[in-house]
Amino acid sequence: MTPTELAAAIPKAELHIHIEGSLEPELIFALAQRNGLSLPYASEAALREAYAFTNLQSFLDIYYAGASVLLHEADFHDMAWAYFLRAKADNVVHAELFFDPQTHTARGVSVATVIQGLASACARAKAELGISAELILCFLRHLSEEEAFATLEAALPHREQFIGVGLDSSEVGHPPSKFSRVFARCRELGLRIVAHAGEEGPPAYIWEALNDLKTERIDHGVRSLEDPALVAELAKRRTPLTVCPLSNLKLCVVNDLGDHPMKRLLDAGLCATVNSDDPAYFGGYMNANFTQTVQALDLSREHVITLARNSFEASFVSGARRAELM
Ligand code: ES4
Ligand code: ZN
Repeated sequence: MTPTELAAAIPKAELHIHIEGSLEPELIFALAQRNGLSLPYASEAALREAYAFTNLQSFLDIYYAGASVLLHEADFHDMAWAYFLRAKADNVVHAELFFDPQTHTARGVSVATVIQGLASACARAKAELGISAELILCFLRHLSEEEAFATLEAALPHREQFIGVGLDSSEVGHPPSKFSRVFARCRELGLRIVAHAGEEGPPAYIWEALNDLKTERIDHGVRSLEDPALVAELAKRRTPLTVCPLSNLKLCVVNDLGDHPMKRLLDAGLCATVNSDDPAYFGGYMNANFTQTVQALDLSREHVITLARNSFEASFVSGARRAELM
């Protein structure tokens, strides 16, 4: 088996997937029709043509527009179920899904609708596909601390349906420290902590995520290599990085997959993992990310095995299921 074939076949966990970023144009149009909404694009092909991004913000504008077709519990269920079927085909056996309640509550959709629709799809994934799945609530960092606190309050009646919290959306200008008090409250509640940092933002934001938010994983973190002391700290703590190669390519964080830092991160001894981020927008699900990275960087079988093992080590799975996966 070549490294590429192994990368496709090996069982793996996905830890960095925004479930709203798995909405394919076909489902966006189907949900718009089902919900009696009109879209500012004439066809699925016209929508796809708009997927030419220059940076994170140019993507987020289209991503939030796409998510506007989600209104009812069944819409959230159907979106997540479509993702799980696709993940199964890529030999994903465990997934931790980010969701953005504020994207939906701003349109009058309740947090209950969002969480119940997603949670029922997670239960179905376990029952019908053997995929274990958990939810991680993300705060939108371009919004205020006060709005993050209000979102947490609204979600607390559903505390048992999500395992942790994260921080996403426009990074530069919105450092992790803006949310120190919200995350302190989340830690008191026993929630697991992750945060996007070092995607477009500087290494200082990764330090803040570690020290102010006390994050257990860094989402992206590719800019950590600019700061040797940070690399040493991440290695010492064994803080995982959930890296998303095709995302980095499509958002111009790297100009070519051959320049991607994944191999340097692994060779520095960091617990790096491969993930799809927003697969409907960035040109591929887990195996596309894995196989294209293996080929572009000429990764070895050992690298592939390390990446799969890292995905389970970095997961928030515990108990018997963890023993089963590791
Ligand atoms: C995201 Cl790629 C990325 N970065 C930050 N926030 C996000 N939300 C959805 N995708
Ligand atoms: Zn992300």
